[in-house]
Amino acid sequence: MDMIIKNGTVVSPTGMYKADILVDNGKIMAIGSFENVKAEKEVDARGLYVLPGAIDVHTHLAAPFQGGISADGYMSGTRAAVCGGTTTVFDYPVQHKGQTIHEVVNEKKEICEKEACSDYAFHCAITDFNGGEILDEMEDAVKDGIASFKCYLVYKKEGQMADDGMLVQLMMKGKELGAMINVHAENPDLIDVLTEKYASEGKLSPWYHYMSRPEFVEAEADKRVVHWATHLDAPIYIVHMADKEGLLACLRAKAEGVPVFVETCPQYLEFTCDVYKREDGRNFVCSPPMKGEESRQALWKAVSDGMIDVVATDHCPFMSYEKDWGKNDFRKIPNGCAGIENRYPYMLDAANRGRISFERAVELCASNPAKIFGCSNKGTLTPGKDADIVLYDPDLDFTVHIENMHSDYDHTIWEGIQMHGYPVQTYLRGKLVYDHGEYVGKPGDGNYVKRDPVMR
Ligand code: DUC
Ligand code: ZN
Ligand code: ZN
Repeated sequence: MDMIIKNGTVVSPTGMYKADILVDNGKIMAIGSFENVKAEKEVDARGLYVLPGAIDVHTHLAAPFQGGISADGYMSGTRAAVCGGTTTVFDYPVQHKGQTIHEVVNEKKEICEKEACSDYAFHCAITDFNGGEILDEMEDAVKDGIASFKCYLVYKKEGQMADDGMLVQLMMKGKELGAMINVHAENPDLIDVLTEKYASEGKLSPWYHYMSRPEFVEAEADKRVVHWATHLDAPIYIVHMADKEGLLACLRAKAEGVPVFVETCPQYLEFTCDVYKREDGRNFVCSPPMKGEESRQALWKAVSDGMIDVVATDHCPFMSYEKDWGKNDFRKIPNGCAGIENRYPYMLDAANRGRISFERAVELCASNPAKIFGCSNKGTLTPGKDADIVLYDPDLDFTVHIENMHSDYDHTIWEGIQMHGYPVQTYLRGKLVYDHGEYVGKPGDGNYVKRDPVMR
């Protein structure tokens, strides 16, 4: 036996209990009471919580975007992930016109083989319907474990937008194959009209990033997507939900049995659009933008009621000099913020303070993402699954500073945020990769996660 983790409190999505965990060959062998079992390594987890490694199903690593390139590559992004208890990272490579899905993904896979510090998977963002050939390619991609695809309903000028015709065809094919279609839901034409209007009035501060993409811009697209899911009876996963009106439309549809899945991110739970009035407002520019307090409260309610399915990050940080391009013109600010190292600790902090349960934090950050995206070896501490394990000290206080993060960016929207309770160790398939503030793994430790199709 390689390792025994003794005397900890194991957290599952359905309960918490004192138990020991046996690990061998990177897998969880058994959970129970093992007084007399000897293992090569013994870890005393007395006073600690033993959690499944989290899964971040929404990141943009080394992503060229809006003139910049996201500041975390595959090495630093996945290194930061494990230092925050996230052991599997999903990236969103974007198809360039004419590229096949395999070309898009294989290019990234090659980099990850050498660089990844966590396990990794891909959702391919489809931008070129290629006369319908993409539908055939989806079949092969699913066989290779790429069981989800993304449609941007925005970023028209960037050449990344999927129109409604493409979206519905991908949804129908996704349903047939057991593949999920993820959407970034905002209305591009409304954004253009509002952006033009404010620019023509000389209103170009970061506040107008929010004003040109307010609640109803997101809600329109959310409702459109829910409409397609309802009438096609085809699953849809809405990424980074940030507005109350769209959220309520999703929840109504869910209650009627429509296969709509909802993700939100910590930035929408913590901040409101007021951040765009701050001196450093440009650093908070992401799309969709943070909304008003009513939306923030509605998101928290749905998080605690069990109605939101996943909390992910949309991790896409840019360096200060890139954010500064738009100091006086919000249209020039590359969209995106950091979060890959902060999400699990943030949701666990919410649990530690009693806002949600620990079980719910684990469900949102680990077990639901695994279930929805077909990672059968991940997401819970269960015999037979990968030994992706986080030890969490509920009494350790931690304040986020750029200096104690493990990314390559030079500022963070989470600066100064205080957490009560923090991860102290992360094991990736049984190997210690994070230990009390230090990254102790090596790039290349990460494996590709081949996913199963999920029929819904
Ligand atoms: N939104 C962001 O803020 N950044 C990356 C892509 C996205 O949709
Ligand atoms: Zn997006
Ligand atoms: Zn994104």
